[in-house]
Amino acid sequence: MPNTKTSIPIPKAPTEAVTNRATDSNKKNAPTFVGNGGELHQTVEKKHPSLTTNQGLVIADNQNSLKANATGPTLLEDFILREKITHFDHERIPERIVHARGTGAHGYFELTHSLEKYTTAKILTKSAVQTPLFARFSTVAGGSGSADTPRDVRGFSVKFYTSEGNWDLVGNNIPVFFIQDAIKFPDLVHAVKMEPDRGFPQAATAHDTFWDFISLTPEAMHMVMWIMSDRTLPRSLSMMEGFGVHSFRLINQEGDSTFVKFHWRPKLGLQSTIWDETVKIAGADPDFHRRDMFNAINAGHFPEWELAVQLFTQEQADQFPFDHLDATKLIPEELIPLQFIGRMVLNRWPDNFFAETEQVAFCPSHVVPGIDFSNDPLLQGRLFSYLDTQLSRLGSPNFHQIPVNAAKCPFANHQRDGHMQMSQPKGRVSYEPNSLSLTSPREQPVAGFKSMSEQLVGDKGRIRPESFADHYSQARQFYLSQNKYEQSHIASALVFELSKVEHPHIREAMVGHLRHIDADLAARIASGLGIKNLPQAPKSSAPVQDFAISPALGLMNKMKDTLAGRVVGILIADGSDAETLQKVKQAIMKEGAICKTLAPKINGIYLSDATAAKIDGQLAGSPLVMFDAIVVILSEQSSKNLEKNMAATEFVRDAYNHLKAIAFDAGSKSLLDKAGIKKDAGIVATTKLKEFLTAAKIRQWSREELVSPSI
Ligand code: HDD
Repeated sequence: MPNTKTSIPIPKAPTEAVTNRATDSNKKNAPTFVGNGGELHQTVEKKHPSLTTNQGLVIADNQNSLKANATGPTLLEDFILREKITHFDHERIPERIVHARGTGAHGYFELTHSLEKYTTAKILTKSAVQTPLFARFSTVAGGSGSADTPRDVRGFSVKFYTSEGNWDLVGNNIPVFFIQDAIKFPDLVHAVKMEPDRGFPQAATAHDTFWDFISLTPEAMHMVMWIMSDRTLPRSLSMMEGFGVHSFRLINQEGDSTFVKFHWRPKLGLQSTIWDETVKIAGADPDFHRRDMFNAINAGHFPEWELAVQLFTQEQADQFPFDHLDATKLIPEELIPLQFIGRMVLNRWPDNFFAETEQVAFCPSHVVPGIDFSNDPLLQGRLFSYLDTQLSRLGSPNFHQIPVNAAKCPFANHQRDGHMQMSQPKGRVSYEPNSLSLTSPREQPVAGFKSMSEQLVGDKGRIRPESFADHYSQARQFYLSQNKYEQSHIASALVFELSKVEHPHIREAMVGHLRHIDADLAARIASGLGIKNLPQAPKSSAPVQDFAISPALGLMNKMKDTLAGRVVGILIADGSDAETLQKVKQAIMKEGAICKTLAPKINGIYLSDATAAKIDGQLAGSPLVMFDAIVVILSEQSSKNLEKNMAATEFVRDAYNHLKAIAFDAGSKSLLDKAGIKKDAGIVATTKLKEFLTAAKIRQWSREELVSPSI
């Protein structure tokens, strides 16, 4: 259909200043009380356009409904009231069945290395071209109003508006998935979502139905290792990786196919929170990730990722000790190295959250010529599901006309009508082939999209290939590739989650599975759950193999030595040393971090030189979890006063417990003592700023054993 734009009448600016509408519109019967509207708008200047109904009628009074008399009932005749309320009543659309909570931004993709040898897709072959895109990051299980930081997989979706049509890469921040076949997806989602009889827990895997399903689904074990790791606790959306998960195909000019897996690598490196911190963030700032991205983009610190590919042939795939078409498996980077081909930059926050982030519709089936699908049965099911869900979520087969979804290249076909049709095609021809129109859209046998030609033989049936039978080897490889802190976090997470499970047989079944992954881990979890005799391991459908350790699977190996994107909180109060504060701020900002000053009061704090301090947050409203490292600069008197203030002692104590760096000046010593802070490499005097900045880039992992001994 032609991409014609409809012109919506834009109301003209008023010629006179808006005045008290209640009095103006109905002078004779003016009620004695007209609400606040009229008076508040008295000073409004001429630049505002008129407020109108959806039909363009200028509204005289937006504060008072039409009544029979000053104290009488409202009249049905009030079409302005009815239009406004009716629209309001229908403002919400069904939220996404999964990935309801999300944050999106506009940006661009720039190719640095052409894949011309492998594909005809222009976006992957034309270097230095900026392709506009919209990216959305999400949690999976929670509703749209849930907190940003549960332990959960993060969605990582990118819609590229390419010159050959939209390409949607709809991935996650974890390279594997729970299940091998799309037919199980509704069961998985029902199991993880709020339990249907009670409507809780919101956004949590720590409950019976999730672990019941998982304990009966051995193929999920690899994913379970990932979700119990700190990968599901990202510090920032711009500090996590993204994966296309499935193998896709690239098709070149000759029609040859190469398998491809897509990876996003964050410029800021990986960074996660620790569990106690995560739980507290959910209370302190449920919008933690959304706010972080909003602030970063508005401050010009544009989130950025590199796009990398793993390319391999069918012959190579035949040699893998696993089946790459099974979405519960990954291809270790040591086996097929990553090739970096471009970068994505997010540089524009949406104008309107609903219109863009809520209405954006991603579909893995949106590809461009030169990119094709593999036979991964999970991907195959997804090719159907996403288009279908948009019909009920956005309510119309014309969802592709919504600006955030519309292709930015010309698009035209003979599809017509339907709910919310926005285009007005001309002419009498709405079919193809036709002989009546010289300008109607036609198919393009050469340039158009072609599926790879593939010979398919075999018996039809509901069959799972033998090559999908190994459920534990990569789970084991993942666990053994983690360092001791990472392993310890996985163990703690499993004990935490399974302790929330009421049914002992589910806990035991899980420990049974863990025995296939690592005997030590199974013993650790059994002990953490108070299970005396190790439960039987279930029968494995394939022998568990010992794959080589893969350092690329570790999270800490991918952290970067930088403070960029991090926030340092500086606690001050009356009498804090002005010179130290100045020096500290400068040093932190030089590292690319954001500095926030906190004080017991938001206003009226005076420094040692009697100047008024600029305070970014009141201490009680800015708990420690909102900062990556802290500096405490206090006069002796203020430090003494704050010893009695729980917000202050918790601020410092949590910094210590969450393994963060603390810089302090001489005056603040009594507060640190009161909070029970013990000296280590992360506790540094403000006179040694260099040391502090080094410590602030990492967590003090060696402190962990002191504050939270491993299970
Ligand atoms: Fe899905 C949304 C990622 C398997 C069915 N999925 C959705 C989103 C992401 C993913 C990131 C949010 C998109 C957005 O921001 O709007 N899904 C994945 C990944 C999977 C996966 C990486 C496995 C590798 N999904 C999957 C299966 C099915 C679905 C097997 C069904 C057969 N997913 C959906 C859906 C959603 C969705 C119900 C809900 C909202 C939407 O599509 O637009 O259709």
